[in-house]
Amino acid sequence: MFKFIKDKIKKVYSEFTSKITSIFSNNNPDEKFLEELKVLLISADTGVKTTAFIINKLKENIKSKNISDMNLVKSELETILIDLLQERSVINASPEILLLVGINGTGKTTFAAKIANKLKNDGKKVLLVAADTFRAAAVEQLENWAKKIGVQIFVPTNSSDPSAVIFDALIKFKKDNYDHIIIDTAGRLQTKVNLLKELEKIYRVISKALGENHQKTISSFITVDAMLGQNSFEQVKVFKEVTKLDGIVLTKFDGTGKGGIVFSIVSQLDLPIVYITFGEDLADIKTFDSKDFVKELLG
Ligand SMILES: Nc1nc2c(ncn2[C@@H]2O[C@H](COP(=O)(O)OP(=O)(O)O)[C@@H](O)[C@H]2O)c(=O)[nH]1
Ligand SMILES: [Mg+2]
Repeated sequence: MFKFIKDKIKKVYSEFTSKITSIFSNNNPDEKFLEELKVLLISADTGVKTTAFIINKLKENIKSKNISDMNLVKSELETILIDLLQERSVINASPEILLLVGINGTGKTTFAAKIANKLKNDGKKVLLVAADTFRAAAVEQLENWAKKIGVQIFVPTNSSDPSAVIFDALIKFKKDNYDHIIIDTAGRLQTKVNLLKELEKIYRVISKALGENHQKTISSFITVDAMLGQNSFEQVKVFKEVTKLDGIVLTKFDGTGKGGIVFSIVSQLDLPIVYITFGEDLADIKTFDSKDFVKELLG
């Protein structure tokens, strides 16, 4: 991992990595070891269910493979953790049409700006869409980013209906041959029924604007605030119940010391993490690499 990223998310590693190193160097592969590992995983926000899965699997493998060397136990744990993250299918991290959903304050708008900037730097033609029509400030926030980055933005003119805005934006996207369109939405957690209706309408509008036989890749990512820990899961589950999600953007990774959240998010929400973000600057974004992450975490 690049050094500047490691510096920004050092809280994630600092405690965990030193504790795990000490657990491995002070133990044999027995019940006491498994108990200490379990306590560490739980304290790092890995969640009860996911921790139990990891511990049971490790215990099974130690037994069936008759492992006594703690270095081999560590490799075994590494494999289990990487597999757990990679089980979910790898998706396109840069779809042509990207819909961002998630609860208010989790970082949708900031992420929209970061990914637009990243794609622009890759030489792509990017259109941002301010479909959070409920607050003028939300539109302004994205406009400021667009100006700063130097990409086009589509803002609502005479409609407060997000679907109508998205429809018009998609027509522009097609007509002006953009490579990517990034749609920032509102994060209002209304009733489940309203959320469902709104998202269904958005998907209908996307199909309508693109036409039947379009070849565009469409994904929706949900932003999850790493600092909220287990608390955000129930809310995310509501989105998952009402709409198709393709991946997670784990935000504010700079603000948490609990890296275990990565494992519980992926397994409990049954979705891959596509990006992590770790600060308020445009450059504070990285595609998530499971192997890198686990290797760093285990030290
Ligand atoms: N520390 C930190 N703050 C972030 C990150 N991403 C977003 N934020 C901040 O979180 C707040 C909410 O972000 P915003 O993009 O407006 O969330 P939205 O309501 O989902 O659109 C803002 O103050 C952002 O600057 C991140 O990765 N790290
Ligand atoms: Mg927003």
